[in-house]
Amino acid sequence: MPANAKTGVASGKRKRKCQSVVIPEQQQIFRGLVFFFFPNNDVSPLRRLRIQRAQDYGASWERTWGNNVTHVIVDKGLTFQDVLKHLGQETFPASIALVNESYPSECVKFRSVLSAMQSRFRVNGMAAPKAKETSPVDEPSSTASLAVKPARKEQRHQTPSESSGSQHAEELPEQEIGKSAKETEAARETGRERDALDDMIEEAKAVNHLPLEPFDSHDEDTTAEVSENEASDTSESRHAEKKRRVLDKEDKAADAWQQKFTCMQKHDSKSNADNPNNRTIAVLQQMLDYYSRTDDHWRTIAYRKAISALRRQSKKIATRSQALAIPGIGQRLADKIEEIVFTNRLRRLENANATPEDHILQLFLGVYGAGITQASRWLAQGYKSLEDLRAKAPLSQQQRVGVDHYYDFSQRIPRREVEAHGTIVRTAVQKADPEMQVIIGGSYRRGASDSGDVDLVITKPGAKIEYIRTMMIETVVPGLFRQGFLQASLANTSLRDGSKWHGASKLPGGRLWRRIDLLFVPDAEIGAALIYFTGNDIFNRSMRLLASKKGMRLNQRGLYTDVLRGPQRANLGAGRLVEGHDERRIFEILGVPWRPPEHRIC
Ligand code: TTP
Ligand code: MG
Repeated sequence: MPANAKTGVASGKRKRKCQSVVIPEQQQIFRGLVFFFFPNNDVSPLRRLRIQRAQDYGASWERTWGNNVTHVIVDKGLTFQDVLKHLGQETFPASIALVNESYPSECVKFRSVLSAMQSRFRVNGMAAPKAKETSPVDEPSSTASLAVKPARKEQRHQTPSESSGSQHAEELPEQEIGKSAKETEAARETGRERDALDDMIEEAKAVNHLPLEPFDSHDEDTTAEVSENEASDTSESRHAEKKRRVLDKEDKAADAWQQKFTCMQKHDSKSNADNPNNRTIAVLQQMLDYYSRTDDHWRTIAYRKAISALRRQSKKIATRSQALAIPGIGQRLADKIEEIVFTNRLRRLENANATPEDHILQLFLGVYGAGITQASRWLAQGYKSLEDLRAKAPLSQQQRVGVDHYYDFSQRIPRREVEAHGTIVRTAVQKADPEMQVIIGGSYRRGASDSGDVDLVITKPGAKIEYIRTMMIETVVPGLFRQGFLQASLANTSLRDGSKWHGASKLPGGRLWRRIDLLFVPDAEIGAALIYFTGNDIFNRSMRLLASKKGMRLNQRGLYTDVLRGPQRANLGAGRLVEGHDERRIFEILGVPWRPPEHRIC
């Protein structure tokens, strides 16, 4: 076998230099791991790249076989028997993880050392692991917990009850060796079995920086709340996205969003929906959006050309040389394509925020009600500060509130104050109808010690949306204005069913205006609405992704089955409602254990 001759020898042949990149230490997920490749040389350009990237992410490349090896990474064309033959062994040591070549890039993509037990990493010819309970979705997954780690910003916010899971921590079973210390530690933290939702959370996190896929448009990302000039936006600034989300879940609106996505992704026939380069195109599209925002004409042209060239390819373009062979793609773009395919992301995107213009853009994106189009327009018109906007720019009423209260809205709200806002609204609501209920959702419900805004769900047992909306809009909201609690109404009235009200409120004697969102929910939908309004956003995306993988559809109204889907999981039919009322039941039907709100921090 060819590997024998050259094992451990880095080929000195003419080979393209594979540039090492500096990955910040905390992102070096492979630190402490020792990789042995099979074949263990860097003759093949793809393997060379794989080895280089593994090293960039902290792995050591062991040239000679020994006890210190933690992972053996096998080329796809080779089999388990080839490995045994090469090693002169009859069995493979249980303490070493044996995985196929896609393992390192998948780990990088998910930013963690994944379980080597997953079937997708199985080396050809290797027996499937025995008698493990399979997860309810497609793939059998590891039984070990890969904890859903709280986002850093929320780690300090947890209530004491959240850490209680660790009391039941147990040592991992022996067969789990081969996984990283990090994963083991994560399993100890929760003491709970890894389930299908954990897989979805990993997936949702990994694509979090990319333009949304149709399935996780979470329906509220429609044009309904977006002011007219924002409607054509395609690039997804998270901040702008947040400003734009609405609760209009009409299929028509979802379709409009889908349409937008489709336009961004393809030009012609349906065949392009399956273009193997779609992911690369989506990342390049983000760069293109960035460069068009900063008026970088040449780069804009280069990216456009590359994207349209990639759209015409029927095969996946993975390497720099494949990319270079395509007319319209130059060296730099070819490098980027290779990087995207390998890491599923582009570092340049993360650095793209560094220019002075981008700082201004970020500032403008923080204005309530301003999306990326509006913020870029202000930038292009030469405004450089909030003062400029206040003094010179023609602003809508909503934008003026956003500019005038920029500082207020950027302040976190202490948990006690969120409660106080909730209590004032609850008192007013129950004065109008004692059976109506007010539930504080959002980060508060997840246990955060401070929140960005006040999210309130308003409902009533047995009630329909019309009743709740009428009570709120005609009686409660005007009353709260009169008593000096509500300060401004910010919602665009184009919400199709008017189920959400956005505004600003202030405590008696308080100084700061706070952002407050009221969500009007009929009894039949309260379970799905609570899932949606509790979040976090990545958790929601994971739940929707899980539903989608099971042929269902989850939105803030309910869980639907018999959903007809087209390419890219586009919804072709609304399906049949299976559950909307019971939050726990939705988890049950999706086949995953209940997660209390505090465990939904991803
Ligand atoms: P937010 O109030 O924006 O988020 P939050 O309450 O989780 O965090 P913060 O402390 O910053 O206010 O939205 C409320 C819920 O709406 C959120 O928990 C989940 C859902 N949501 C999504 O599903 N997708 C999104 O993109 C956003 C912004 C929110
Ligand atoms: Mg909130």
